Formats: sequence, structure tokens, C-alpha cells
Amino acid sequence: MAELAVDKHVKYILAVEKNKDSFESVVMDHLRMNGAYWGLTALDLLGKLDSVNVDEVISWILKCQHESGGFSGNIGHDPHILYTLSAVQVLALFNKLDVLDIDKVATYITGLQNEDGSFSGDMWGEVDTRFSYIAICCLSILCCLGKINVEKAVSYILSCKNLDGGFGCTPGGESHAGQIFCCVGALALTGSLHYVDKDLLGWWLCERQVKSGGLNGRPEKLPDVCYSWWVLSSLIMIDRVHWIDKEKLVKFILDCQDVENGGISDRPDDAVDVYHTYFGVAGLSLLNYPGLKAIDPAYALPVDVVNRIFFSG
Ligand code: GRG
Ligand code: ZN
Repeated sequence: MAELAVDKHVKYILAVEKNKDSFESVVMDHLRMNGAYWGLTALDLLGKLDSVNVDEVISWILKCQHESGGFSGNIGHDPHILYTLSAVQVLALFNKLDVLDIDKVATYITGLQNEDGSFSGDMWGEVDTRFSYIAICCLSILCCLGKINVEKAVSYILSCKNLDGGFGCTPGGESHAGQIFCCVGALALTGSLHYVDKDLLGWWLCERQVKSGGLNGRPEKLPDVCYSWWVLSSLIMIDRVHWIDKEKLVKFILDCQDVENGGISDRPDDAVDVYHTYFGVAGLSLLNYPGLKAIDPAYALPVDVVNRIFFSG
């Protein structure tokens, strides 16, 4: 079986980060904050975070912060909770949370909670369980969970639970592995996993593994490397990861590498991108692939980073 082409992937990620005129960078312009999180977390898991210029990244992040306390995807764009979590996660990676006015960020997020406990993504009001996870993860990293109504947040997430054991984006929404990660992650971070039917959800999740070893996001869909994260992290959080064939999944992810130019794609022989490179590496980390740092399935950050946040006083 092919091995993980660590050096090639490091080179690929650093090149995407540097070459701001590349096709991928232009397409991703408005999502650069998410891209920074994907690329830098992957580099950290690969043990190469020290090859980036920390001051440059931090000063760019701070230029993306708005008066409201929220962060945008790039300089001059509108703030959104999606980019706010990525900004906080990147600062955590570099052990630089102290550059933040924590109350200000927490106030932005707290202000997005609705009466029913749900969260909007920004001032325009779209509601989605993705934003519940993001709010809870971000506040938890900032040690400010107490600033929202956690009980209502949990009860909204539970109202999005379906009869198949999965979760959707709003009440009645179809179960999807991405939303399941968000809901299970939010429940894990609030100590509420006892509300999940682990056997029922575990079955739904392990049925996502297809013949090639890859995982899909819903029944009848094609496998995709990013679900190695969404599905696997959920299975780990509910303690059912032994229900899939780990070796076949490792092989599927490794088959999606561009072994010449670096990077990982969604499926074998497709074009690579930073998003799938990150989720491929993160998936392999969850599978204990040798040489990679361990990643926390709920915080989506390296375990040593999470430990530093909570245990270094
Ligand atoms: C910190 C890891 C992390 C996440 C932050 C943004 C977010 C919280 C979570 C997103 C969860 C989500 C909904 C992921 C799914 C993304 C995806 C591949 C969507 C495509 O779905 P479909 O159904 O495509 O259109 P396929 O063909 O795969 O079914
Ligand atoms: Zn994908």
C-alpha cells in the first residue's frame, strides 16, 4: 500500500498559502479564514507548523476582525460565525489566544443565539445546527460557555434529531454526516451525549462505508475523503469506531493522494484541494496513522493544543 507522502503534502499546503494568485486561492478568496484553518491544522498534524511565519498570520487574522467582535473570511468582507471559529482555532494552534479581547468575541457569538436556543450564522439570520456547534466549540475554547443558554442550545439540537438516529440542519431536515458531526460534537462539548442513541446512530454512520473503503455522507451517495472526518469523528465520540473497517478506509484515503505534487482529493484521481488535504490527514490521524499528531474529534484541533488550552492554567 502507498504511504502518506508527508513532505509532498507539506510542500503543497505551503505553496497554496504563499501563491495568492493561484486558481485555488482566487476561488477561495472569501473563505481564506477557513482555508487558513484547514491548511495550518494539517501542517500541525504533520509536525510542520514551524514552517510558517506566525506574525504574518496573526496580523492578517486581526485585520479580519470587526467592531462587532466577529471575524470575516478575508480583509474587508462581512463577519460570520464560520470564520470566527476558524480564526479562534488558528490562534489556538499558535498559542496566541491572548491577542484576543475574549469578551468581545464571546459577545458576538452570544448575540447570535435565538429564543429557541438555535444560532444564526450572522446578522442575516440563517439558522443551522452547524452554527450551534461553532458557537459551542468557540465559546468552549474561550472558556465562556456559561455566557449562552446551554440548556436551550442542547434542546434545539435534540429537536433536529431524526428517527434514523441522525441529525439534520434544522428540525425535520434529512440526516447528513456533516450535520451529525456538528450535533454530536456540540453534545459532546456540553456533556450531553447521553441524549444520543449510540447504537442506532452508530449503525447509520457505519453504513456510510462503501466497497472501496471510503465513506459517504448519506445513503446512495459517492464516497468522499472529507467524510473520513465527519463520520469517523462522530463514531469516535459515540464510541462505535470499531464498527467500520479502518484498514480499508486508510487505503481509500491514501489512494486519494497526488503522490507527485502533494495534496489529497475527494476521490481517487480527482484534483486535490486544501480542504480534502486537511480532512484526509485529519482522518488518518483519527485512525492512528503512524507519525501524525493525534486530533481531538470534538474540537477539531490537535490534542496537545486542546490540552494546552485547558490544562496549562
Ligand atoms: C471545525 C471541522 C470543523 C467544522 C466547523 C462548518 C462546520 C463546522 C461543519 C460543516 C458540516 C457539514 C454540513 C459538512 C458537509 C460538507 C459537504 C461535503 C457537503 C456536501 O453535501 P452533499 O450532500 O454532497 O451536497 P455529497 O455528494 O457528498 O452527498
Ligand atoms: Zn468532500
